[in-house]
Amino acid sequence: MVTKRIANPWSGNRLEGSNPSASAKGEERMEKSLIKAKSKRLSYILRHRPDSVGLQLDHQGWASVEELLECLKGRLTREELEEIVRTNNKQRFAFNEDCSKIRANQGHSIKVDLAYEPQVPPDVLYHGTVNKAASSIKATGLKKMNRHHVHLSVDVETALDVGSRRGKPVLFCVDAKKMHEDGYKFFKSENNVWLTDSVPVDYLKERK
Ligand code: HQG
Repeated sequence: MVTKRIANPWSGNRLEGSNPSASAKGEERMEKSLIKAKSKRLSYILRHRPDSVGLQLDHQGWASVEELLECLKGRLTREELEEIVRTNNKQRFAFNEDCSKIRANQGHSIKVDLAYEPQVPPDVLYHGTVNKAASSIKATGLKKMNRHHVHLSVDVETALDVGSRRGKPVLFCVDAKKMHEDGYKFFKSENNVWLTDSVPVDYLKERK
């Protein structure tokens, strides 16, 4: 009998009694989905709700790794944390130089100062969204909503991926060159997401 494993991201323990003949591939898949679930939970904590586990971030969004692991009471190991940072598909997290601190590279809703310096953006950036947001965006431009910034992608594919999270994607092109010339500030997160305060309609074009 194969013991059903429950993907509790914080259980951390390998379940006893699993089928010893289960394929290595199956094991690997299971590990990966557990790491992914833990990574999502980590995003939630570091971007939105550090208080949910009693953690404090500094003003630049950094958490002490030791404190984080303590707050999670053994449900996340240092090795798992290192794996999450190393393998995360969007490089959502970063350690500081001596790996004593960790933070999310972008996407916060809590107040943090990521201290990214303004940079010259590529001429065109992209924003993927969903149908139901499109008419409002066309009327009022892109707004940061709950996050610190509007998030923009360097390529169409990534923007479509972002838009696809909630249904059929709609793609907007942003005239970043013109915005920059007109004095709008752009920042680039460590994981290559371009950030800006807002994108007025004049700089937006829907790409059909
Ligand atoms: C929309 C994920 C109506 C906007 C992704 C988006 C990204 C408007 C939603 C990152 C609007 C906000 C951020 C307006 C903007 N009227 N809707 N005027 N202006 N919106 O999740 O950019 O996986 O806060 O189009 O991959 O979708 O979390 O922003 O649909 O990089 O690392 O309001 O989150 O990364 O949604 O996604 P979000 P987003 P992670």
